Amino acid sequence: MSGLFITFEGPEGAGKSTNLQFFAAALREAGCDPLLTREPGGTPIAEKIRGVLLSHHDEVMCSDAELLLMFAARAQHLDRLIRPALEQGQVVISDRFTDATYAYQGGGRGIATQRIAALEDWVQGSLRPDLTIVFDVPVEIGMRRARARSELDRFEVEQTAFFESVRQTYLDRAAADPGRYRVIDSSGTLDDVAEAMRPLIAQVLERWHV
Ligand code: T5A
Repeated sequence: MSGLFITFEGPEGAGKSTNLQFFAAALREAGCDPLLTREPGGTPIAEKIRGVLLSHHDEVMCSDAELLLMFAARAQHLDRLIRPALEQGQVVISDRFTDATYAYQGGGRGIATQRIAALEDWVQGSLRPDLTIVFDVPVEIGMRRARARSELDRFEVEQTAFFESVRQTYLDRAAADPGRYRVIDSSGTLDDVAEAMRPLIAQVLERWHV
């Protein structure tokens, strides 16, 4: 595949969506028009699955159902949107991808890493992001931002221990593969975060021009 696949990750309220818009605008200014997408979601069917995953239900969703729905949405997203765009040489930026599954269903819900890895191999084959930016923020600050922004979805009502584990899983994964991951401290102002992203924007443009 000739495109570039970039994912934005991090715990709740880390500022991924906000900073993704800034990142994409900087790429556009340089003449690169990235495809922006998100998970769960990104296509009409995957967005319907997102609705099931994020909304509150009278029935408790079991962890395996949650995991499988994440990968069902991902399979559709990859098949209909991500792979075709990468094959055409596009830069694709996804607001969350499989690292979120390791963090939330693995770290948060306690599903074994090997199970997630098996589904990752099945659904993605050898496809992995070229660059993953982890926006890191202490749980308390992130949750304060999320609460101030909108009503809490099915994940956002979890307890602090769940989110601590999500955050730690992201940091552990980033530390284990510094070639793919970059961690940005997003507890400061939006200007601070934008500044921290500049070298990454330059790197992406450099790779895109090759
Ligand atoms: N999920 C997802 C899984 O469990 N497994 C998976 O495999 C996948 C793919 C998705 C949920 O699904 C779960 C994880 C999620 O819980 P979502 O609505 O897409 O749900 O939720 P998030 O991705 O978490 O989106 P959030 O909006 O909560 O977080 P963001 O995108 O990190 O934060 P953002 O940019 O919306 O910012 C939140 C607020 O904070 C402010 C913003 O203006 C905004 O109001 N803000 C800042 N304020 C001050 N200083 C800064 N530096 C700020 N940065 C942002």
